Amino acid sequence: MSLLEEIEKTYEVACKELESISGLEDLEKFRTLYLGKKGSVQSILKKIGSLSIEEKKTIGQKANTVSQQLEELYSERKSYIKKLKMEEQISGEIFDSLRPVDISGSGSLHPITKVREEVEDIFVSMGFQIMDGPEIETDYYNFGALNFTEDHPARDMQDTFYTEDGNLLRTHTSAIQARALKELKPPFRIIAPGRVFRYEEIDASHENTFNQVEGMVVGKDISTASLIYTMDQLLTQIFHKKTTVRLRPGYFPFVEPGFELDFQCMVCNGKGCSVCKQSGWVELLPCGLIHPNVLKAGGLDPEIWTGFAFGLGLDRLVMMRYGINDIRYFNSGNLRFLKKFA
Ligand code: FA5
Repeated sequence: MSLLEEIEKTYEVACKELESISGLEDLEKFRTLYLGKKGSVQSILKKIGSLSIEEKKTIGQKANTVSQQLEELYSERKSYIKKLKMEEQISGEIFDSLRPVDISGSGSLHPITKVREEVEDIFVSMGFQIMDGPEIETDYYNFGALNFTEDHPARDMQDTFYTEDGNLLRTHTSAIQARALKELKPPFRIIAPGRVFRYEEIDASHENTFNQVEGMVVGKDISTASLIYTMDQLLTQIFHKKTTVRLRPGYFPFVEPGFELDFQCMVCNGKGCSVCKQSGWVELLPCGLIHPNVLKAGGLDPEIWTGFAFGLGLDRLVMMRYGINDIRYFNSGNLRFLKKFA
């Protein structure tokens, strides 16, 4: 074989070999074999020294070109292999959204959600429908339609956060009342669970973001007796035992008469303890018969239509249910707390 043929053959074999190399170790062996001090290319270059001047020119040039090309191909292959390795490594670290999840260590329902769902089931079984309303409300739905006049002192009890365009974060789920009156044809029964917001000093029983369940029944001949019966049903089913309730007078501009509904303390059966502050009763929710002005604002004749409404403080109900002594756990994101309800 002439030297020229040897050069061409070496180049051809080296190229083929290089293409099949996929690891850096093999690539290093290739480098030693072809491009190293004792490699094939060097041995060819050494042979050029014994050629004639004419041959040195042509064959020497060819040998140099092949040597350069092999160096380049070797570098390209090295970069390619490194890139592949890097991609392999990264793809192992990437979050795979399609990978099946091990649910034993995953999240669970928040205790508020659990009890809210139970409350919903209880009311649905009594023929109520569930309504939803916006958390950012107009002044009209949160206050105006509920008989809070512009400078009504009861507005001070529910200070809140205002948006620049004059809307507000609703302070109570009662904001749904006028929406229900507008959207539904009486008679109807609704509950509206949801988040509410107040500019509040936070402590063990007060949050600035908490949950209520509004209830509203509109029909003919709805009385306080209907209200007490409904609340009695709710409590008996939530606490899985017969409860005793009582009504005290309470003031809200959108009910007349208005009440605070208490239930007999379940910790001490009404004898008095630290939970009920020795009174034997625990305050659960404000309620009352819908004020005629609210019915009128909703386009109903208060001579024909009557109704009751209530606003259940869900967080406090959940605290009672599970014996939780600080409302701040609910929004804390504390996993140790949340895992107790998993
Ligand atoms: C109201 O919000 C009235 N809209 C309820 C109502 C509805 C009255 C229908 C009549 C007819 P009040 O501000 O008392 O009322 O709140 C109702 C319940 O929400 C309270 O009994 C309490 O359980 C809960 N609550 C009130 N403020 C907070 C707070 N800062 N943190 C946690 N729970 C609260």
